Amino acid sequence: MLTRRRFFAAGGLALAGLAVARLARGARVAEIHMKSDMEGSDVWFDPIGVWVEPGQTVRWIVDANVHTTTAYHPKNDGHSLRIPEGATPWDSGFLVNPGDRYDVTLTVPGVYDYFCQPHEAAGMVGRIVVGKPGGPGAMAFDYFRGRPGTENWKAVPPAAQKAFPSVDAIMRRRIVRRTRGAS
Ligand SMILES: [Cu+2]
Repeated sequence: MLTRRRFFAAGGLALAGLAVARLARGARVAEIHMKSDMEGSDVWFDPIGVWVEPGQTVRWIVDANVHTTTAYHPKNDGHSLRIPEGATPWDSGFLVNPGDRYDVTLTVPGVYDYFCQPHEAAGMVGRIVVGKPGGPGAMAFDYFRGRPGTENWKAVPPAAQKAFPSVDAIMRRRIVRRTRGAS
């Protein structure tokens, strides 16, 4: 009986160890909040620039207003390609309640640019670097001009172009917050 009890006690310890390992892995999720002022006239991702390791999960969370997180990719309504070739595009659809969230796990190294559908023209965009920078997201916004098959791609609007943090800043600081306006 004593032996049996010891066996169960040891089992319990092993389970506790597993729970800790899971918590540690969960902490590696990179969180990006979707923000808005009271009037909805100022909207942004916070942080606007993030560096993650390949295989890491990024989680968007609504703080206020209605948003999407949508990869720059032709499959998303003809937007220009600004994630690595071979990476899977994502589109959260509308996230409408505070606390609503959307997770994406990024495995292909490179630069990932994304936007919020209702707020792209207002400059609500973000950039993620997975591992080493590279791919279309690291190139100029008009890199595709003149390439066959891209005639219908939508360019990134001017206000959004200005909002992106530089790849250099993301590589230096790992987490980049926007500099203008409220935070
Ligand atoms: Cu938005």
